[in-house]
Amino acid sequence: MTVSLTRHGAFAVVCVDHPPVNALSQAVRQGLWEMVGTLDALDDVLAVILICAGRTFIAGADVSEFGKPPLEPHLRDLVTRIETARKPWIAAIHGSALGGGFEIALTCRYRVALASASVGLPEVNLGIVPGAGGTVRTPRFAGIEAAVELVTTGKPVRAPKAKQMGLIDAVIEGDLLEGSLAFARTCDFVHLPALAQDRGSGAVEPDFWTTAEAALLKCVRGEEAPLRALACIKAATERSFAGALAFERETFLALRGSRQASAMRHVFFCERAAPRPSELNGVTPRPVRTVGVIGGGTMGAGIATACRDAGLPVILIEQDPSALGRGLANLSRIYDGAGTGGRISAQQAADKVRGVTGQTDMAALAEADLVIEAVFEDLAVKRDVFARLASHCRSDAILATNTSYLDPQRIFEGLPHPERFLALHFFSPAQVMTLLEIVPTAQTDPSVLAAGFALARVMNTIPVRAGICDGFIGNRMLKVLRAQAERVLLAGATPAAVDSAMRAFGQPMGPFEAQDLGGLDIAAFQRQAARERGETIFAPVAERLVALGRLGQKTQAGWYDYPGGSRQGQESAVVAKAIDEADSAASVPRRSWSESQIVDALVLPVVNEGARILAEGIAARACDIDLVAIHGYGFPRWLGGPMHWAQAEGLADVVARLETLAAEGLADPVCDGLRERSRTGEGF
Ligand code: T1G
Repeated sequence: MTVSLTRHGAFAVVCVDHPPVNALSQAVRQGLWEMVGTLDALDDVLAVILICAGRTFIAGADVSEFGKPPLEPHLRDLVTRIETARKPWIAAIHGSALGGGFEIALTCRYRVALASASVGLPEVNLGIVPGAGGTVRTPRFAGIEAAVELVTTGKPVRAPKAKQMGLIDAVIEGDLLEGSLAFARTCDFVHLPALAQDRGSGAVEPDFWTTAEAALLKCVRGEEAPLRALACIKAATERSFAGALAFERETFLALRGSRQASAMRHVFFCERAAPRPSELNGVTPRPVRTVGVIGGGTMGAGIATACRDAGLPVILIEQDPSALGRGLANLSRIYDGAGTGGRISAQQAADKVRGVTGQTDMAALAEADLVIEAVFEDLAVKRDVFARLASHCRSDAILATNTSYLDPQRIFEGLPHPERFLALHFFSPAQVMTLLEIVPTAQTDPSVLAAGFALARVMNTIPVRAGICDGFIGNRMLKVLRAQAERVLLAGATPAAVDSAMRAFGQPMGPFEAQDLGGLDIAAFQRQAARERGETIFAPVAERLVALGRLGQKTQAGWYDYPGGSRQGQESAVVAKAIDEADSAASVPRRSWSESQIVDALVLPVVNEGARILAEGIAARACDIDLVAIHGYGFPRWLGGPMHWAQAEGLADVVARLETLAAEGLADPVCDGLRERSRTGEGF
């Protein structure tokens, strides 16, 4: 029974039980709709407590129903029915009351919640706005500023804060149902709190809306929903209650069918599927209780921090005491930053650091369940580390490399118990980035692979399985993007034009300013290693800049000049000359470039490479490629990732545009996989 009723004296308790998250499917809406009628007819019912079974209160509309014809009762009608019911309703919240779930709670006369619960309107994360009164009722309970924060960021708030904001009437300690009944017994059901429509939303400074919009424009980068949500709250303060609801509805319907909303729904479900790849169904992960990390540099310290943040004790190994000192200092610096940044308390920071034991002897890893190597990206150095680990660690301990470019098979070659090895490719900074490329070898045991996925879950990162090739999924696509960026330079564009086009597309940074931030030497080193592997490299300009010692911001010169150490790059005559020299060698015809032409020349070849990666089985699904691009390389979430974006563009059109680029010598030919998918309409 999705919606059930029990009686506790004069109180009726309505329980929604619709796993996994009590989403407002048609059946749940229908059940609640009928319950209002049933209870309104019962004279001996004083009030109704709405509670949910399972792990959470109602987590919103059923997103899987989006894109299907909406069925009655519609949520906006259901919330009004509860709001105007003869019997007052009390929402009893645990877990998360989100979206439509919180909109229902806002139409109840009272809201109580466990301290661990959270409430929010995360619709903008799905490319939409609340569609059942959230933008209209929230400001009338919490005020305009708080409503703007809640709705335009989509970030939920914990119950104690929600109470301060006026969104929750009481925080319940102990059992939720007992606490709600106790609360109900204290309520005055004659003088009920005012409904939202009878409350004002307060006033703001005349320039509040322009200021709020300007602040949003700084961080939305092409995402539409947050700005539309802001407009809905503004309408809620300027129009009648009914007028504001109508405005919100109109906005909701317009966005629900939008490309951005479809892209963000795609990402939503990809992210939920990622931790549970079907190929690991029924596989029990090897337990990971203690982790060893080899190397305390930027990556090692970041990985150790990510493990600590996941509650795992860490043994940090460095080759000698001074290196160990530097490693532990790196880690403390991260936690000091987190402490001062207010993300954690000083006590919590101290506890996290205390959970890291520094050692210089690998014998200390005798009982570690997992060891992650994060030393210098050199085959011989890594092989030596794993040879020593193999002799110190248990034969069932998982031994992982954090290599980003080397072939894990070659790193582990000839070592005993090959089933325990895999690559875990973290992204820098590892304690912040939400992506983990998991790269098994041909011998990796499924329980070891499953342990990699389980680790990602406790680290709140998105796990993606990748096959072995140069750069796995992410860096392989990045290599294509960078090569394309140089191609359009030779064909007449400037670094500034390329970067601004990619920022306008939605990337947080363009390819050249990103290289200047990370350092041109890292890519140069990888190119050298690739050249030694006999691969062809296309980076004619970058090679010249590195030869000139222009390594980016750290040398105050890279693709841009950074006079006096400024962080703002200036266009450089030296770079223009390097481009001319590279061009005269390559003799690519020069032309003018529009923003969309630059985006096409950079992103379409990445899609082509994605299709190759899929065809080779390096990625199991197109959505894995999308997740890697979004979580590892800043591809705009509201475009859904390169493969979803190409699908939305239309694969036939994508193939035609790629063929034009290839004919101009500006891109590789279209790969068979992509051509076939566009021909068959199979898509990604
Ligand atoms: N609809 C359908 N399925 C959902 C769902 C939803 N709203 N939320 C979660 N699921 C599924 C999910 O796909 C997964 O399925 C399982 O539940 C567990 O999810 C008018 C229109 C609630 C915090 O945006 O943020 O209301 O993979 O792995 O980590 O204004 O899920 O097991 O088959 O994420 O414990 C607004 C989205 C909707 C909330 C739980 N609501 N959900 O996190 O579990 S729009 C949201 C979440 C709306 C109205 C509008 C999280 C969670 P499967 P999970 P979790």
